[in-house]
Amino acid sequence: MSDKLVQVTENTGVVRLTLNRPEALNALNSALLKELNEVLIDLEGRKNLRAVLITGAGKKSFVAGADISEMRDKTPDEARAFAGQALATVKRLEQLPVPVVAMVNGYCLGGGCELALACDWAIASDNAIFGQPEVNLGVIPGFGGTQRLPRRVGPAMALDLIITGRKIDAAEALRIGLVNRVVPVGKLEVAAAELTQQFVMNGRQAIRDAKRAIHDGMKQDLDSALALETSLFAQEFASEEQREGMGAFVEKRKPNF
Ligand code: CO8
Repeated sequence: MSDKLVQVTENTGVVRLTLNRPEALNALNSALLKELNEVLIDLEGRKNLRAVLITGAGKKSFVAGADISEMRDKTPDEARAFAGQALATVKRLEQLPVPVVAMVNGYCLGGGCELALACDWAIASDNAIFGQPEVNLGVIPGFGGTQRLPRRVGPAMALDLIITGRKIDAAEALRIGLVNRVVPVGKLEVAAAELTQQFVMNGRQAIRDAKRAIHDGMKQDLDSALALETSLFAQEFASEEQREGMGAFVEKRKPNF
């Protein structure tokens, strides 16, 4: 394995990104965010991409937040620039046209939880710990948490987590809908690989459209969002994928997307 801050490996269109600062529990600093941004720009141009899996190096942590030592002496302007860099990077991840899965292997705190919130799916080991502890540091979540967390778990639970800064275990994260699945720690890798195989089999355009309809639709009023859905649905009837999917059903065979 390389000593890069973001390690990239690939298996038949499934790209795995490992955030690699285990000595700091994979805390996000500017150098790591810059590297992640560059990797994502590269992935945006990839034709054969099927899914992205993001995880943390080591056995203890997914990401324990933004790097506090680096943030500590920032001026307001520097903090704004740092948050801007992080937000732009995470938006890139969110807008990838393929499923993005957070594989949460331990601490998932602050900016780490916010990173997981920008993923489409989250699978966690049963020893994972989640939280938005920023209030304990005298700040609010600055990496999208005040907006994506209430959209994921509802405003009351988001407020609970953000104003108490309390940590929750994987079972509670599952119960409130912060993650989609929890598995025993030793089964995380296998379960995540099985899960991504399910995505890999499905139509790429349909997945891309589903992401767009949900993400863009959530920002609109209901009528506009329904119009977006109709527009994407209708356009799909000009695609190879729709012909293959429906043709395969009628011909009683598996579709080949
Ligand atoms: N930043 C920098 N270093 C960290 C961080 C962090 N967030 N978390 C852990 N580390 C370092 C520790 O300093 C320690 O380094 P060293 O060995 O040199 O002393 C090493 O990682 C191991 O950590 P611990 O010894 O503390 O390990 P423990 O098992 O005792 O504790 C914890 C693990 C509970 C996870 C503890 O490390 C901890 O509380 N970490 C901080 C968690 C936190 O507050 N996260 C939120 C950070 S703020 C944030 O994310 C704001 C996001 C918005 C910014 C927008 C731009 C990105």
